[in-house]
Amino acid sequence: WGQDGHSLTGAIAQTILTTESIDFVRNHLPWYASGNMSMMASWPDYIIYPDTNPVDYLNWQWSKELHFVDTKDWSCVYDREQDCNWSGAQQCVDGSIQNYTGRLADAQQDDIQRQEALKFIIHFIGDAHQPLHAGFQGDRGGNSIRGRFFGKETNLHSLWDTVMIERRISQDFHSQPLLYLDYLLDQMKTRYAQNISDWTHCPSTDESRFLACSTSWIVEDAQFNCDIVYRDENNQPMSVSKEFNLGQTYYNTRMVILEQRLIQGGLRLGTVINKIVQSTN
Ligand code: DCM
Ligand code: DCM
Ligand code: DCM
Ligand code: ZN
Ligand code: ZN
Repeated sequence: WGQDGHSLTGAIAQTILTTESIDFVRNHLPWYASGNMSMMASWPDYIIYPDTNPVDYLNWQWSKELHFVDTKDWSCVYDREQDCNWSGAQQCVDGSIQNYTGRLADAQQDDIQRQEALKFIIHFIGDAHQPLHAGFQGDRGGNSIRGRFFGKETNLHSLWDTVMIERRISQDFHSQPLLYLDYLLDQMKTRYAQNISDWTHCPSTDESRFLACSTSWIVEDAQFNCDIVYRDENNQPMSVSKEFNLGQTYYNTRMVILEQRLIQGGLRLGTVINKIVQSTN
């Protein structure tokens, strides 16, 4: 996600933190964040680009591939052994969530390590809910699929990271992200009230011993790609070899899913932090 998506995910998560978790988050974020997860949620993007971190961005390039995973066949199935090199370095969004949740829960880690772990977890659990962060190998998660959205040039990845969310906030919420946050929280408590318990429990039992069920979330993520993300308004598959031309139909039908993913990401981030704090007490 872009800035808005990550900030919304952090803000949704913040609303379900326990009192202990609120203290824990305040103690494990830099002091200037005042315990606000939303405020630090884009830090892992901020550090890797020269326009936002000109002095130091080269030192953080190793973390770039931790934001996503590429699925290696074209059936929208995420296979963690194959796609995240499970027996090797696990340099993908799934492996990084497992790594950093473990480090944050480990009281032996020093404060700097745990602070870094928390900043990464806040961001990567967000990215694990952007379907194109589990996109096809070969099109760079949709970055190489170019076209137009309401006539304006973009690519499929940016469309999902930022363009659709920014349109929604400017058209329907007076360009005020906080009003959009209120709307998403309301959706969470009404439309999705019956789903919250499902979404915050580990969908697969062999994962329930983990602090975060990231493999299951990314399996879900990948499934959206064949059905809705990579299909145009005539239900034709999109690819690098042809330009797309999308507008109201794609926007109306996809936005519901995008919002569901933001809510799921926020709920799961909050749940993971609560679980970690419980495990350390
Ligand atoms: N981004 C940036 N500078 C760049 C390229 C991208 O600040 N040169 C930002 C735009 C999005 C975010 O990074 O907000 C997307 O990163 P990701 O999809 O890894 O979360
Ligand atoms: N920072 C920011 N916006 C973000 C993330 C970080 O302005 N979304 C800034 C705050 C710090 C600087 O990055 O001044 C460096 O952060 P750190 O010292 O934690 O690397
Ligand atoms: N990205 C992705 N899958 C890839 C490559 C990149 O999801 N195979 C994401 C990471 C960033 C965005 O796309 O959010 C832009 O990446 P970059 O800055 O590397 O162009
Ligand atoms: Zn992205
Ligand atoms: Zn990211």
